Amino acid sequence: MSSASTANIDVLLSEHRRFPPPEPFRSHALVRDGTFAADADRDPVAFWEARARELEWITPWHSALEWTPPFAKWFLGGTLNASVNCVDRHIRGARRNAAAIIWEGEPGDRRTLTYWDLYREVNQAANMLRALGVKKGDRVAIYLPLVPEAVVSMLACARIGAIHSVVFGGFSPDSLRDRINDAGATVLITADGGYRRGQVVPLKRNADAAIAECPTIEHVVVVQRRSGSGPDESFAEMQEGRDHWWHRLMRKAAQWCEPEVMDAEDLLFILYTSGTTGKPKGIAHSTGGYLTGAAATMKYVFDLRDDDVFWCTADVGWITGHSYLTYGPLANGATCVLYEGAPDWPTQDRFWSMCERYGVTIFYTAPTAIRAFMKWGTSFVTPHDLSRLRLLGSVGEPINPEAWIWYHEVIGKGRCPIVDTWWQTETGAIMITPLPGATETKPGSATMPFPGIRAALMDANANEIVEGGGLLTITHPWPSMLRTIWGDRQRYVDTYFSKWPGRPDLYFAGDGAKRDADGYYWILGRVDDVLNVAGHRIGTMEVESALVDHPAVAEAAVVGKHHELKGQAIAAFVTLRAGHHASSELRDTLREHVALKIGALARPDDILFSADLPKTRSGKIMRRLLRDIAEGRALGDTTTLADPSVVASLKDQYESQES
Ligand code: 7RM
Repeated sequence: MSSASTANIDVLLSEHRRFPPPEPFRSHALVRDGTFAADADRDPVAFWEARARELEWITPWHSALEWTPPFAKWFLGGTLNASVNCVDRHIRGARRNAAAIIWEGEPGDRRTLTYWDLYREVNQAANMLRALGVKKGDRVAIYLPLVPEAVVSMLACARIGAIHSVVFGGFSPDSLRDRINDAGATVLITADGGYRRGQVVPLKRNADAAIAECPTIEHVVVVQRRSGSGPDESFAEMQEGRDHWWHRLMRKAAQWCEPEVMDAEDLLFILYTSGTTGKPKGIAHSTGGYLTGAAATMKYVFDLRDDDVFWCTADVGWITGHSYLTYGPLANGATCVLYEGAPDWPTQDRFWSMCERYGVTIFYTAPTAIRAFMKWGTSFVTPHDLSRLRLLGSVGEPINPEAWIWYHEVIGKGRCPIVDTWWQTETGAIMITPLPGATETKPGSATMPFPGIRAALMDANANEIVEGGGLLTITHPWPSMLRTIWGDRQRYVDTYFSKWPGRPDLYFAGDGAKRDADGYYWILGRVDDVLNVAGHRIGTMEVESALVDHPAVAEAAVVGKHHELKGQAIAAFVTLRAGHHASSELRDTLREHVALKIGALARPDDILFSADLPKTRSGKIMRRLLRDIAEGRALGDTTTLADPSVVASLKDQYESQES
């Protein structure tokens, strides 16, 4: 970011609404005041040791942290097994018969697994993998819809010390192939199909196309998702010797599987995340540190109790699905809802009917979903009884104040605190977040670092910015930090610890943020997305917030395009709420609206109305492609898009508008 910090346009910081923890939430919360955070701040390592002690270890660690920047090791000498922490621990106590997983398939089929059920399945699946020759340290690729077997597979790997690599079921054969080959996986677990908007996603067919070019794969295990066989079996043509039905192997697998003794630093999993350029990075997470971070944040950020029903709407293919569908909740003995399908299937109230059906108490989703709900309108929400909800969460992108307030009022009925949680695949667990019983929230701010986490904003020369805008950095190691990029240590160093020369101790998150006078963080998004209009640094998020503040607008994405005089001019892509229509009057109105909210400088030169915005499959807006459109360039890599047709039609529209 440029040094023109005095020229910042502080629209977000003019957000003055405050939401203290509501009663009776506060008086019943696990953390009710600042002492928990203050203690952690005095000695972060001791804080994390106390959190690690909430897990079950086979042998205790002899030293908590070894930090040779930029390489950290946590809980040295300690051994444990993640699956024992997530399952065995609970079947010895009061959670034995409690629901671990309440699953609903998109077609409406349902399954509930108690901790006891999960324990049996994980043991058998672990034996199944061992029988296929999988050993400690081997890699297992998992390419499944969101079915209970996805969670069972992850825990089965953890039990025998195999490193899992989950690949999102929406990825193409080519993406799957590249990830399998980079990891050198020997076994692939997939399904005959999964359901999305009523259609079958032919996972096994995709997998077959992928592994035709994956020399390391020896066995494929196929979960039968599609009910009934017959002609539909063409969804999974089984190759003799290589391919096996999950349910047949499970029938043969013994009930007890001795868990592998894992060193705290042994890898638990790899998860691929697309870099800005080039091939995806295999983010590698450790067993002891990762589990400590996931379990502690789950407990304290979500104020988790035994009678909660927790629903995180992410897929297991993303880090959120690893930390807050699987390891975090299960390490705490929580009850989780898992849903396979789309939020608008068969109707746009699917999430709310499920919240009602299962009495969901904690709901965790992404701003992109919240903005979709806003666009669809409140009539899909109000008929449902959401009175069990007590806490709401947001993750994945900056949440604009308008969406925050809508979430608070329409879903939370003004009763539920919102935790806006900032973190990354690389951080493994939530890093900046309110503690819902202790932190006064401000709409649009992720507030402050979780206890035991030290964050700061820096300028380009590693001078700390106490108030104002800068580059977000984590200044001290934390247990759930990535350990490396699989097979590429140098890329780990270059990508995350080389932003400030001579400071390999500073983790660079790639995000820009602002810090206000109270020390609250306002995440602005990826640094590459920040605009510079006539020397003024403007966050895309700020202009987008101003646009979405207008009642006609559901969602907006803003990019910079080259401008002779100003350096950059602003182009905005806007989708409208139900009942509003595109017109040149509305275009002028919106341009004025932004000028009024922020200043004339931020008035968009172009506004394009469109039905959809290009998004990654996890819901993040791909501004890079919008920049290509606005600048009239050929489109860059579109393979990670949820719906590639969206950009093509946007490009046509944009170009016809120009002429
Ligand atoms: C958990 C996850 C990471 C990137 C991150 C940010 C953005 C995530 C928030 C957020 C503003 C938030 N992992 N991001 N959470 N921005 N407020 N609460 O999303 O690896 O897929 O993405 O997502 O830019 O760097 S991720």
